Order: sequence, then C-alpha cells, then structure tokens
Amino acid sequence: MILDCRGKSLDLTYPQVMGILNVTPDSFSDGGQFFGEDLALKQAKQMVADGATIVDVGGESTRPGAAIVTIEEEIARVIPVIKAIESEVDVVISIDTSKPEVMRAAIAGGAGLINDVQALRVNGALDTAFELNVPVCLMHAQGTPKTMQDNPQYGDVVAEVTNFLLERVKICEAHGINRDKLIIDPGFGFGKMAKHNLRLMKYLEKIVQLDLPVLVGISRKSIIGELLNVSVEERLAGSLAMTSLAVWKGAKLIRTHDVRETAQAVNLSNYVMQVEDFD
Ligand code: 8Y7
Repeated sequence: MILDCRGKSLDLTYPQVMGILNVTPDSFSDGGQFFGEDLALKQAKQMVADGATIVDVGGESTRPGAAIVTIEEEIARVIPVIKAIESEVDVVISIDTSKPEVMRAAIAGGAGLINDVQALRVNGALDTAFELNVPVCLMHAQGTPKTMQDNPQYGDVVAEVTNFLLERVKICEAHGINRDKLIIDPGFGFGKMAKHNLRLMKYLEKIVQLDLPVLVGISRKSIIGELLNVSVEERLAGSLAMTSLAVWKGAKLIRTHDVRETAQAVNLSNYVMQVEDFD
C-alpha cells in the first residue's frame, strides 16, 4: 500500500518510522531541546539518517496541563521549520496539529500529512482536510489534554476505540475524504489508564482489522514509566518492547523520539514476520 503525501510516496508494505520533532518550549520529554530552526533542521536530518521516513512537526504540546497556544504562535513555530526541512531533507513532513489554519499553512509550506490527535473534530478541520487532499492520521482521545488522565472510564476499551475510529472514518468519507487518505491510531495515553493501554496493545489486531494503516505512538509514554517504575530518560527499552509488539500485531507506522533504536526494533520484528514457513 502506497500513501501519496503531496508528491512524496510512503510505502506501507513495511512498517515505517515517524520521528517526533517538537518545536515547543515546553514539550513533555525533550522540553525545549530542539526549539529553533537550526536545531530542528539538524534533528530532522539525523532522524532521516537513522531511518525515519516521516518527521512529525508539532508546535503545540499535547501533554496533560500544557499551555494553550494561539494559531499565530503555532504557525510561527512550525512553518519556518517545515520550510527548512522541505528545502533540505528528502522526507515526508507530517504536521501535528488540530487547528485548520495551521494545517493549511503547514501543507502550503511543504508538509504532506496531517497528524490530528483530535481526529478532525475541531470546527472546520474536516473541510480543510478534504480541500488539502493529503493523508490524515485520525487518533482516538477521550477528553481534552488538560483533564484526560483524571479518571478515564471505559466499558470495553477496545470496542469503544474501534467504534470511535470507524465512526470518524465514516464521517471523513461523508465529507469527501477518500478512504485511501486515512490512517488510524488508538491514541495510547490519551485518556487511558495503564490497563486500557495494555488491553489496546493486546488486541491491537482489532484495530488493524478495520483495514486502514495503523499508527502507534507509545514512545516514552507514562504507561511505561508507571509499569516499570522508570523516569522519562529510562523508557527506551520499554518503548522498544511495545514497538515490537505493535509491529507484530500489524501496525504500519511507529511514532518515536528514538528513531535509530526504533528502526532497529521495527526491522527485526519485520524480519520475523517475513519468514516463510516452508523455506
Ligand atoms: C501521539 C501523537 C502525541 C500518538 C499520534 C507524546 C502528537 C504525546 N502522541 N500523535 N501525538 N499518536 N498520531 O507523548 O500516540 O508524544 S503527543
């Protein structure tokens, strides 16, 4: 399956690695480290050298309790970075935003994919995504970043997340967005307790069975810290373990801070999956 990202094609026959490039001064695990154009460009180049085929540029922190960012501020943060990457690096640029205005500016600046943790639920986002005609990742989230981890409740988390994604896919299609433009994501950590995240991973094939490419973002997330009792700097091994499971279950995109190590885990998992039983 080939995704057309505004002239750059993304081959999802094999799982691909999406590198995280936060251009926020307050990001959760790399707070401010890559704030600024030069550092961002350097980081993007390194991620591509390490095996990323997508760079996910985000200017609004989605961590619980993060400050609200205005449209103007978000555009001012991400557009110079997107333009710099577009002119110097051969990679699909993804824009991590829920704001239609930021989507427009980012795609005009050279991004080829929209990563929306709100699954196009913000006013005007559906129409904007249709007009821009680029692939969109629809992610499940319960609640808003500010309060989502307070006390998330589910009956059957796998069924509820699956139904939500199915519903968003139908709404996108009703708005003219072609199915071949859609990626789906269970949204690990977005309004989910450890037990919900674990269940979603165990039954990830239920989401894969919707027959759309599945993206998984679990890199350094608090579920790993909670279950292994490790700080954010010590979550790489746990993140890689979860990556291998996700790939084994059929995920086609892995979003990560640690591209080199994740690409190795993805490749090795993929080697196992490629084994022919009679050779
Ligand atoms: C995800 C994401 C974040 C994820 C997708 C973090 C922007 C929190 N997580 N996008 N964004 N999926 N598609 O810890 O899981 O990276 S932000």
